[in-house]
Parts: sequence; C-alpha cells; structure tokens
Amino acid sequence: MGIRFVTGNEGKAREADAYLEGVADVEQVAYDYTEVQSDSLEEIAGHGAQEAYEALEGADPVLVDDAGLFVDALGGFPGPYSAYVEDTVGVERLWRLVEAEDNRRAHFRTVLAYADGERVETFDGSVGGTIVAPRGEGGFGYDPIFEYNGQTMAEMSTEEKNAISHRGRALATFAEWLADAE
Ligand code: ITT
Ligand code: NA
Repeated sequence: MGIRFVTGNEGKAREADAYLEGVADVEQVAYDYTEVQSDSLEEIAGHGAQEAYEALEGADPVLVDDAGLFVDALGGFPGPYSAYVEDTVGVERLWRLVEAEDNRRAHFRTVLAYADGERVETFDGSVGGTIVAPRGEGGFGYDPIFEYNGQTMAEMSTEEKNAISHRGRALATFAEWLADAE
C-alpha cells in the first residue's frame, strides 16, 4: 500500500521510508497543515492528519509526525516549540544552555497520526538520552547533541537510529496496528 508522509522534513520521511520497507511505499508530501495551539502532540498531529487527508487529492492514507525534544533541566523546553527553537536559537546554542546544568537528561518524543478518511489513529514513541556537545554528520535537527548509549543520533545510520529512536518506536507500533487492521 502507499502512504503519504506529510512533512516538510526530509529526514523524517527518509526514516519512515526505511522503516516501512516491505510494509508500505512511503511518499513524502509537502502540505502545510494547521498546527493547532495545544500542548498535546496527539491533538496537533491528529488534527493535522485529518486536515491533510481532506485537503489533498487522492485516496492513499496520510501520516503526520509531530515531534519534540524535552530537556529535563529546562522544564521540558523546547518541547512543542522545538522547530521554532531550532530555527531561532539553534542546536549549538541549545547545547550551550544545557552545558551549564548538572542534569543533562532529555527525551525525544514523537506522535504519528494516521488518517485514511474513515479514522484517525495516533501512535507515540519516545527515547531517553543525554544532551552533549555536537558530534556526527548524519540524521537531522537535534541529532548531533542527543546521545544514546555512547553515540549521538547523528553518528548513527538511519537503520541504527530507527532501531532505538522515538520515531522508530512509533513506527513499530503503527506497523503492528496496520498489520492487524488489514
Ligand atoms: P514537519 O512539521 O513539516 O513534519 P518539522 O521539522 O517542523 O517538520 P516538528 O515540528 O515535528 O517537524 O519538529 C520539531 C523539531 O524537532 C524540529 O526542529 C525537528 O528538526 C526536530 N526533530 C524532530 N524529529 C527529530 C529527530 O528524530 N532527531 C532530531 N531532531 C528532530
Ligand atoms: Na512542524
């Protein structure tokens, strides 16, 4: 089956495509859905998926992915503001902010929302790690400063990252659901 991954972020689509190989054909579609004001990633992603499905021509289901980085010492910042903070403050300066803290624990969380015109379903995944000085050339976004088990996510291949990441975990739950739904 074909799935339209609605995102402006190539990295997300690349990871979903690799993960769902043999399960679904992932096509990246750029559509600027409304990000409703909410602290709930489920609500933001669910609304986005429903809106994108209605606005786009075609029958293939859509997936939306709403993610954030939550730093413990910063009260969960940047959280739902992660995209804005990446664009304004930047990844290097976020590291500088966390460098001063004793507790550098953080987690990534993502919510995938699926819409096929009949139903909207959400699947979430998260992973805990440590904020470190930037290392690595792979991945995207905050990957260079997020360390898991001795490696930053930017030092991992797509497959390695998918095996442990928030997105990989959400995609695993989604793939299980899809297999049961078919
Ligand atoms: P779309 O909304 O078009 O999907 P986006 O990049 O704006 O793309 P988000 O709002 O979900 O997506 O992303 C929040 C921020 O978190 C943004 O700065 C991303 O680069 C970053 N991010 C999301 N997933 C990530 C991951 O797996 N690794 C590193 N950074 C990630
Ligand atoms: Na976004």
